Amino acid sequence: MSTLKEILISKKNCKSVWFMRQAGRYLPEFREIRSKNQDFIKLCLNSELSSEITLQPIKRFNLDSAIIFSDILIVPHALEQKVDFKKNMGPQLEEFDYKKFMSINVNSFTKKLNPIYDSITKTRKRLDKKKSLIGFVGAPWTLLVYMLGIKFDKNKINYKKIKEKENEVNLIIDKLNEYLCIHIENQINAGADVIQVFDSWAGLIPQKDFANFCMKPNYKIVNFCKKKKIPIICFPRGINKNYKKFNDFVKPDGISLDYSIDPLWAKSNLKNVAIQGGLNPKILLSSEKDIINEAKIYLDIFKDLPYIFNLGHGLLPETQPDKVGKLIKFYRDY
Ligand code: 1CP
Repeated sequence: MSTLKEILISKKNCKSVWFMRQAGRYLPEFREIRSKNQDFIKLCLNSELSSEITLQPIKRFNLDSAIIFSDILIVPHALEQKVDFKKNMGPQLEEFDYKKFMSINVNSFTKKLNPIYDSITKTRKRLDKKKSLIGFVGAPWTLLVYMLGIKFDKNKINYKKIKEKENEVNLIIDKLNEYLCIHIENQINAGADVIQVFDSWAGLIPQKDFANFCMKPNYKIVNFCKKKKIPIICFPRGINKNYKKFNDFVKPDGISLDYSIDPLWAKSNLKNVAIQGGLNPKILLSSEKDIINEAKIYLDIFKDLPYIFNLGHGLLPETQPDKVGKLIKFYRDY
């Protein structure tokens, strides 16, 4: 069994390492492929290239797990809402059409995503058996933020729009939950052995709606994976002390800390779960000494617990690959 799976299933005190956005823009070998493939969605749906990109960080750093190269916004794409990635602008989605969304058929959804499943199958064959292949989805709330186009600033959303259409929003979230479970099941059948759920914008939900828009949808996905006996990691980013409430209610196998969470607080408040991540990705832009000092904090605090070494968010595009290599070497030696 891979160390990642072992940690998640048996909660044994062992360690494993992978990084969010490990396959991406900080790697010259990724930029090389990307420069020849302007359409990002098409690139995600090119199973040969997607598999190659997935394996790039494994070849370079010998990480313990690979995460399939795709995007959370491939789901709205498969639900027939056009998604465009413009340089330095973030993703642009076509205006949401409720009637169209509600009438999508499952076969066409799966058919559109088949190249991802092919990529997973190819990658699983090429990847060392001791390493996990992580499949993933965005949580319903985070997808909704993009689909309804309600984010107007880096960290602000137009919440009025949610409140005005609350009934509709609840139905969209339920429907998304169904499609996400289909996408998860297909990824598992294709060869993914761990699932991660990214709820990147969970921190923007007002407290009174936190249970409805974050905890319940994540709970449904976690239960689905438990039935399939596939370990699942949740990343409800930005929810501060609600991490405890989330963990007690959702009960995922693993929980990924964002970098604002105090690791000591996490250690004493998050129980019966394997903890992942936490390290601020910005630290990788500083000196080797600072990187190692910061990494030590996490490795020391979690030394007697099952811990998946990772970051508190994705690797930044300006990160030097060499620094990532040094961090991994330090982790292995320590
Ligand atoms: O222009 C480019 O070259 C594209 C950059 C890029 C990459 C490499 C995007 C655009 N997505 C990805 C891949 C990706 N995205 C992966 C697989 C690779 C890996 O992790 O190694 C994964 C797991 C994601 C997940 C993802 N996409 C999230 C959740 C994690 C997070 O960062 O919070 C989110 C929010 C997205 C949306 C997205 N995709 C890309 C951009 C620029 C954005 C928007 C981010 C934002 O709104 O701030």
